[in-house]
Amino acid sequence: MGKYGIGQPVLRFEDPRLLRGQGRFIHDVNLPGQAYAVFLRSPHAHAKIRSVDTVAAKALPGVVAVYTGADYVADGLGMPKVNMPRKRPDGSPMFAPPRPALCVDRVRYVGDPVAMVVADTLARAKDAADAIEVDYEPLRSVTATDEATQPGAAPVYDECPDNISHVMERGNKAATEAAFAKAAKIIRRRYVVTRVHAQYMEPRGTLGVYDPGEDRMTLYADVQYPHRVRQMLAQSIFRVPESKMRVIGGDVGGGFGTKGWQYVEHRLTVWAARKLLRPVKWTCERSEAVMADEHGRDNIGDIELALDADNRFIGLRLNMLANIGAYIGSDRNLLTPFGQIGTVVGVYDIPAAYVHITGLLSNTNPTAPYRGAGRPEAIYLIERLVDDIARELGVDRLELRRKNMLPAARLPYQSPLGPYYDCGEFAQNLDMALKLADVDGFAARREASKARGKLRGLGIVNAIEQAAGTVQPEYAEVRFNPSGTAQLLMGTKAQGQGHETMYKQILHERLGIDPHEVQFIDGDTDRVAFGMGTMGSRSTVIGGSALFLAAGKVIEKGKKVAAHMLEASVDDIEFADAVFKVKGTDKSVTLKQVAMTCFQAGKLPPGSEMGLYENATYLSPKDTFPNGCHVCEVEVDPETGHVQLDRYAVVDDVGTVINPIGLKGQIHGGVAQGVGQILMEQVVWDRQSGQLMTASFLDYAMPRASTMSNMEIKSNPVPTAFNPLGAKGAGEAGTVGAMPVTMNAIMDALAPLGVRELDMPATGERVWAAIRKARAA
Ligand code: MCN
Repeated sequence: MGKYGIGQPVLRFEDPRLLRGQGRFIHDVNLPGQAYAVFLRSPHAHAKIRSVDTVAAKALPGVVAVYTGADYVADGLGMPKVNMPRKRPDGSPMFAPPRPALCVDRVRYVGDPVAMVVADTLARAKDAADAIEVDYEPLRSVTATDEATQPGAAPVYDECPDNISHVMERGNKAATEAAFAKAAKIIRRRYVVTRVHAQYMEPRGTLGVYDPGEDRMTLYADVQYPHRVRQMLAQSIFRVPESKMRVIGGDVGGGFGTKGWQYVEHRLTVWAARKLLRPVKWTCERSEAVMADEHGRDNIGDIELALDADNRFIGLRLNMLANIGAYIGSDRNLLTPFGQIGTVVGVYDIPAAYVHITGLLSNTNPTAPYRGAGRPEAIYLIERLVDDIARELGVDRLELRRKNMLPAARLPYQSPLGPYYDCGEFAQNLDMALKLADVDGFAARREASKARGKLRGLGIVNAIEQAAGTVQPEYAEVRFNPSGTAQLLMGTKAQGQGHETMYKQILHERLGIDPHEVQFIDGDTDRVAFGMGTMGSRSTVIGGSALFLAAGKVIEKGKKVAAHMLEASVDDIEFADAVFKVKGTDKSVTLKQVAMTCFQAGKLPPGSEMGLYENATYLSPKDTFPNGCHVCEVEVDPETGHVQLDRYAVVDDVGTVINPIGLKGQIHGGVAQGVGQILMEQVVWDRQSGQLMTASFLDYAMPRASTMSNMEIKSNPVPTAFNPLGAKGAGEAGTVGAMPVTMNAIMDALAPLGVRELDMPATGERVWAAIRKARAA
């Protein structure tokens, strides 16, 4: 409806403020009398702490306090709980080592925090951290996923000598074994999905505050789920009523999943503020971020497909090693491998599937959801394998895909690993993408590249993911002011996705309100009643549906008031375009007039309550399955191994598109993150010493504008019936397709040289080495 309604390319309302530098990020929040915290972090991958001497540090000028793990333990604060049930291979309960706030007797990765210094300036806090003497006894360590469970690997915990925290299974093992037993061909591969860091523009930060008058704590922080952070701090850590805790998140400069929950710095700065009776602030420095944060991905998949004589997929088996890191501080650390399994069958009709995942411990940062949280990994595995099968069998990869793809008529489809694909047009996505990418012109472009001494490769993948899950509800509230303008309060938390614009469009579609007369509020647990936050591409689907319902309640109450104002029966009132009208007449009142009337005593129908504030909490009955087709072309320089992305096209199905510009932005960003991981990004440790090798941007390569190519993006929306908007999640879709398609294009380029194996990141050096190896063979 109108120029601000659903489907309109509305420019983001939040941008002018952000572009002028008027955003309010955590670093912009400063309070009178605040002190500065600095963390002393372990330089060792694994070591015993023999002693921590803080005497010299405490004596330095400006130092307010120096705290160690022993101080924290002495104060009797609690730990977050892990609720997801998992078992070890022998059926005993999962080994889930909790995460200490500050290490007491051991450090278990480079960056593990050992002490916190609080001083009146940042420089003085840093000096004092340097003056702390820690006596470490270094121990053997293990960081690599392919080593951690091998015999002789260093145990991260003496109590868990095999480093296996837990295993989990999905699917039907017996049916899958039977499919493999009758297969005409079985093709298996091992693919590595490396570890990355989110590298958001805004490194994390916290500001802890204590109000002794009210005996209340406040955490200012860049988090994705303020209400859940409040709940965990109140219930699990400080053991106070939730009403004694407030969490405020302002603008968040990117989260990508890894600003998801509760980091130890949150509880520590709040704890220090309460002890010292002054605000305590910590800002993560860029060179500290890779050491301090949770990481993403890091697994190895042994995947196999069973085919019949006609090349139909009849069974899929996956054995996965998932590197969990050194601690399981919350359920988040279990989510990534868990989120992976459902869609590893892709968009294909594979009747039997079985997945076995081993969650292993290592001397590395804990891993947690990072854009896609397992879904890009799943599609990476299946789509790489399909290309490898086509090459091995000498069949056309498109034909192989089409033969095994679920046709629209087979949907809704119950996949053998659990997901229920309700709707989608996978074959049409593919056809549209081939056209959009001008795949017909590829052969000529390949020849042109060849003439310039370059190798050109084409990647084509079908993506699908499970987004906007069913377990967590979301909250929306519309509050009218007596003048008829409104506030919109949401339980989600924007980190750059353009929520203000997207929600105002939904509100405008429903109520016709001018978005400029609506104030958008999120991220403050004292102002917004409830929320689960933003992750898993859920805000539009679940938050948007809650808003849709809350707006519906405004219409219902509005009809009663309008009927009274127009001296008509409620049944005769209809609502459209912000106007209540008596059916079949020209008698009408605007929503604004109705809202104003709601605040005027004596003008309301007898017995009705004053005010106009409505809220709704929406729980989705089913997950959504955004899907699409990605096509890309790369050029490889065989002399240097350098890979250049040259063309990229996406056809996406995210159901009803709320804002086509916002959606394009999401796809762009998501693709860049996927391409970055395939071409260059990686967290690396030295295998021998466990030393972190990529702590700064000097060593951790990030994609730049020149890494990317132009992108063509088109939607093929198939609205889902499972929410009132018909929307599916979109925030991670770009990454899900980008990882496999970029790698498949590289492998296609290298195929004529005989290169058959290559793992990400496809850096120049690795591609060059693979070419040399293939030539030598
Ligand atoms: N959208 C749309 N129509 C749909 C779905 C979405 O127009 N059917 C558009 C809207 O503009 C909406 C945006 O896409 O605001 C994202 O919507 P949604 O898919 O609901 O995702 P969320 O808002 O829940 O965001 C979470 C998602 C995730 S899980 C990660 S990780 C990620 C991502 O968003 N992190 C981001 N995108 C990010 N973008 C930025 N700038 N920063 C991050 O940290």
